[in-house]
Amino acid sequence: MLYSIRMRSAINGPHEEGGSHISGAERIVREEELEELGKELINRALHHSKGKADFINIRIDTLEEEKIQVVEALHITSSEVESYEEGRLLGKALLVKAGISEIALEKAFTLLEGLSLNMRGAIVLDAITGERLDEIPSRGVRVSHMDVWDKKKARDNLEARGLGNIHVQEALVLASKVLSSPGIVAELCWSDDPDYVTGYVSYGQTYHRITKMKNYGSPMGGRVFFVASHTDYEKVRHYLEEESVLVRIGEKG
Ligand code: WAQ
Ligand code: MG
Repeated sequence: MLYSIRMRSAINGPHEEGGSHISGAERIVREEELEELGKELINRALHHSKGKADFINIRIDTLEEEKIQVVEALHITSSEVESYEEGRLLGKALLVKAGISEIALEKAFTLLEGLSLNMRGAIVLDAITGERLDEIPSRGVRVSHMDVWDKKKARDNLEARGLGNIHVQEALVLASKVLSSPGIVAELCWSDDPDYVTGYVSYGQTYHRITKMKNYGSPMGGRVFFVASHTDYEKVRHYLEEESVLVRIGEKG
């Protein structure tokens, strides 16, 4: 039996009562791994650079193994930039290549740069009209039910490339699931962790890391998913939030 274990934590109360998001994480594991994972996730909620959570929610569900989908990880590239302004310009240029319209791009950056509370999920925008599709602005869509296919292979592969920190693996899993969704054409992300300034843009088969997407010390981050026009948003939401996906990292070449 496989289980989905998910943690979300906030400060100043639960998310749904206006608390500010501190951290979230999740795994897909076997029964004998649950206890250890529970410990690890509680530890992450209590010891985070954004502060000590006063609300922690841990949820465990069983999964129907035959419904789990397996997808290949995106290819990773990295670009070094001198400043976050340069990083955001590069991000925009990549998103233009991905077919995102000027108006959708403006909206994406205006929304992310204007956040006063971190969201727990991502903003979803129509890639052409810029129309916002996610339904609860303070929450967005939260990608869930995902993990790596083979934990050891994934870790060894990323470590060998100097990408052994947990942010990379978690973001690569999320980004690979996101781009495997029907309708999604690109993603823009930077972390809300004050000490983590690398972000990424993903589209096609590639996860483009950009070494500075915000100022060191900033506690604000976020994600935007761009969908093709006329995409059925409910299908996208269902895939991202409810369907289980395992991502193969380091399995080929
Ligand atoms: N689903 C949707 N949105 C999410 C999720 C999720 N499961 N988790 C986080 N977010 C949103 C939310 O608005 C967060 O505030 C924001 O993304 C940033 O989340 O070096 O660490 O977990 O290659 O802080 C990317 C670069 C790191 C990694 C991203 O994001 C690398 C990161 P964080
Ligand atoms: Mg974070």
